[in-house]
Amino acid sequence: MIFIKTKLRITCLFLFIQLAALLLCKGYQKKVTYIFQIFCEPDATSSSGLNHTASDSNGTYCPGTSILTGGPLVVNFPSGLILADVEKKNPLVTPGGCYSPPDCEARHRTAIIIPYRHRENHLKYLLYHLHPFLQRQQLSYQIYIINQAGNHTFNRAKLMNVGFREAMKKEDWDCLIFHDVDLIPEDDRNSYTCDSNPKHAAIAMDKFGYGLPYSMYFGGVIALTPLHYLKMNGFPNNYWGWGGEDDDIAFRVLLTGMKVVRPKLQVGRYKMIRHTLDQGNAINQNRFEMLSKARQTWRLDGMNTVEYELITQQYMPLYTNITVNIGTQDGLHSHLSAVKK
Ligand code: BGN
Repeated sequence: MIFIKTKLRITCLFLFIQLAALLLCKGYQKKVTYIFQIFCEPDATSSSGLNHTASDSNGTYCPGTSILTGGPLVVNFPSGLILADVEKKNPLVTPGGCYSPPDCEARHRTAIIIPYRHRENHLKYLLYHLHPFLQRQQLSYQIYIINQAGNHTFNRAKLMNVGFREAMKKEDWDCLIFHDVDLIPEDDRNSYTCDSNPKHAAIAMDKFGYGLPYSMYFGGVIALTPLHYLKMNGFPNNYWGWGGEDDDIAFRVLLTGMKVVRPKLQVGRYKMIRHTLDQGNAINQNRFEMLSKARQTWRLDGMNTVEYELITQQYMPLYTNITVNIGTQDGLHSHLSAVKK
């Protein structure tokens, strides 16, 4: 008798565990955690395993590979284009430059972070191409412009640290794409999602003859998960002006035991909108010396030390506009007159 009761209890417990696992796996939890995905779908289609589970019971998740994407794209720059035209072409984009697929639940939540100053024309063409590109990939996304206030020397990497912090404050993004404003993707298969290692997406730019300028190049467009980003203490805050900050970031990836992954050469293609070197972005003459110290500096300078003042945050129709004072080499308040908008 005792034996039968014990057996019954064990069977009940077993059934209970199975039922609990089933309920959880069926997507009753809105936010599926990474660990949970591994438990439910060990063979999820993404190579990184970072995407959401294959499908819930109602089949609401978007397909693993979107049927809306094609291959190579024709990138043109229509003359006379205005932002209102871009808005009209993207009726499902909501204020702040946000979008989620209307007919299925996105598997990936991607934030696009664009360091920016005085590039209205570039931004217009980027938005014109990027919104439809991201929508064809059926991503849930938001576009953040991180606008450096004032006229002091530009600091691309520090703006990306600001973008990371501001984007992650409000949303639990799976993937952050750090994107130059003047680069337009030329192939739909260039997926704006993250991999299990930091990804370098812009590997074949027209300005470099559709190849890498050097094997360690990590500039233009890169994709990192929040975990990748924090593991390397974000990006350096002290590269003022042009050059070297992307090489420092590449060093950080390697120094923290990660590696750089890349798409195929015919997929990672970009057209660069031509321009002269910006005013306020002089070549950083200290970059060689700074790079030689990357091994020592990555722990001391990065997300753990980034300081800035948020000036405004505007939910524009096609992007979130975050204007910040990031100061100068001498600190945040050494140039008060220079940060007036
Ligand atoms: C490199 C720059 C990068 C830049 C690429 C492409 C440096 C540091 C010394 C090696 N790096 O030479 O920042 O993105 O060219 O233009 O100057």
